[in-house]
Amino acid sequence: MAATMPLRSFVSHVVLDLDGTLLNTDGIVSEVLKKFLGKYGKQWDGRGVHKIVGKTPLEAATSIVEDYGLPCTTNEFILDISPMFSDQWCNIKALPGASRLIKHLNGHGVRMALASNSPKESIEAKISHHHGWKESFSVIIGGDEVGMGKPSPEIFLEAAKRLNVEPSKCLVIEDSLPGVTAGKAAGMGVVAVPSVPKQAALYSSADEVINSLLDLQPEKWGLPPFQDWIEGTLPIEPWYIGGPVIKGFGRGSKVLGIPTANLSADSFSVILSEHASGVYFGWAALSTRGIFKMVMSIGWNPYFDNTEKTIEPWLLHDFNEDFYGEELHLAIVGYIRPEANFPSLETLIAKIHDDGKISEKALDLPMYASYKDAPYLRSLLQQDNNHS
Ligand code: ADP
Ligand code: RBF
Ligand code: MG
Repeated sequence: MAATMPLRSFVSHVVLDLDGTLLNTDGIVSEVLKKFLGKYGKQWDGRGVHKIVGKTPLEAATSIVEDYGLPCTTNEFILDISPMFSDQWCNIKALPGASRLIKHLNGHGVRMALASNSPKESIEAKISHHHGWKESFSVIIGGDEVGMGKPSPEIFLEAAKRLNVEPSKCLVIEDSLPGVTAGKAAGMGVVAVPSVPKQAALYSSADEVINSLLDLQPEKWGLPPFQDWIEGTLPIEPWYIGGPVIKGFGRGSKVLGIPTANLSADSFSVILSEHASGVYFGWAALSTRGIFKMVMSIGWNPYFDNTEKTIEPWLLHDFNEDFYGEELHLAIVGYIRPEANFPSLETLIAKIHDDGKISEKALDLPMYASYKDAPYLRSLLQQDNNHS
C-alpha cells in the first residue's frame, strides 16, 4: 500500500475550512431549515444536505427555494432565515479533534489561515464562541472578500497571498467537495474530512481522505506530529452514555464470536452525531454485575454496511450469558482508530481482538483507570446503593 502512495510534498502552512471541518454546522443548519420550512408546511429532507454543504449562502438558498417551491425570492428567503441562523451560532459545537488540531499547530508555530465560503462577519461570530480559535489564525477570509467562492481556487490563493507563502506550501483541510476542488485547483495539498457519511469515494481528487480530524497525521505533510497518543490510544474528553441493552443483529456473538451489547441508536442519535465514528474504549457498568473494561465501535460497520450509526460495546469479560434489557452505563475515555472495511471476517475479528488488547492494557494507565470510579458508573451498582 505505502509503495503505491504518491509522494506528498511537504508544507509549511495550513488553510482550514470552517463549517463541517472545524464546526458541526450541519446539525444547526438542519434544525433551522426544519423549523423554517415547517412555517411553509414543507418538510426538510435531510438527504438534501449534499446540495448545501460547502456552497456559498446564495447558492444554498437558491437551491432550497427551488427544490421546495417556496413562494418567495432567494433574497427574501435569505433575509428571513439569516436571523434564525445567527441566533444559533453560539450553539454550534466544535467537531471532534478541531480544538486539538488548532492548539497543536498554533503551539508549534505553524501559521494558519481560515478560509470559508460564509461571510467574514458570520465566521467571526461563529468562532468567537470557541476559546483560543480567533487568535490562532494569521489570516481569516470570508466568501464575501473574493469574487468567486469555492470551488473557485480564488479564496485559497488569496489565503496563500496573505500568509505570504507559495500555494504549493499550503495544506488545505476541507470537508466538502467544492472545497476539495478549490484546494486542488489552487495547487495545494488537500486532506478531505467528509462530513456526509459513506461518501469517501466521491473525494478521489483529494490527496488523502480521513474519517475525522482525530486521524490526521501532520507528519505525513512535514508538519509536527501529535504527541498525545499513548500506547496506541488517544485520550479524549470523556463522555457518558447509557440505557438498556437491546437485541442487536445477532451477528456479534453468532458470526464474529464477539458479543456486543447494543444500545438503542434512536435514543442517542444526537450524541452519536457529535462523535466521530470509530473504535473507542472505556469502562462499562452493569447494575447487578459490576464495572468492566470495555471496547466499542461507533458507526456503520463497513463490513456489514449498516444503514444506521450504531453503538456496540464489547465488555472485556466472560459472561457466558446474555444480559438483554439490563441497564448499561458507559464512560468513554479514549479513541483507537477509525472504522475500516476488511477483506474477510477473519481479518475483522483479528482487528477487533487487537482493539481489545490495546484497551485492556491502556485502561490500567492511571489517566484512564481513574474513570472506573466515575459517579455515573458507581451509582448504577446495586451493592453500592444498598450500602449507602
Ligand atoms: P449482536 O452483538 O450482533 O447483537 P447477539 O445479540 O447475538 O449479537 O449477542 C450480544 C449479546 O450478548 C449482548 O446483547 C449481551 O447481552 C451479551 N453479552 C454477553 N457477553 C458480552 C460481552 N462480553 N460484551 C457485550 N455483550 C455481551
Ligand atoms: N465493523 C467494521 O465493519 N469495521 C470495523 O473497523 C469494526 N471495528 C470494530 C471494533 C470493535 C471494538 C467492535 C466491538 C466492533 C467492531 N466492528 C467493526 C463491528 C462489528 O462488525 C460488529 O460487532 C458487528 O457488526 C456485529 O453487529
Ligand atoms: Mg451487538
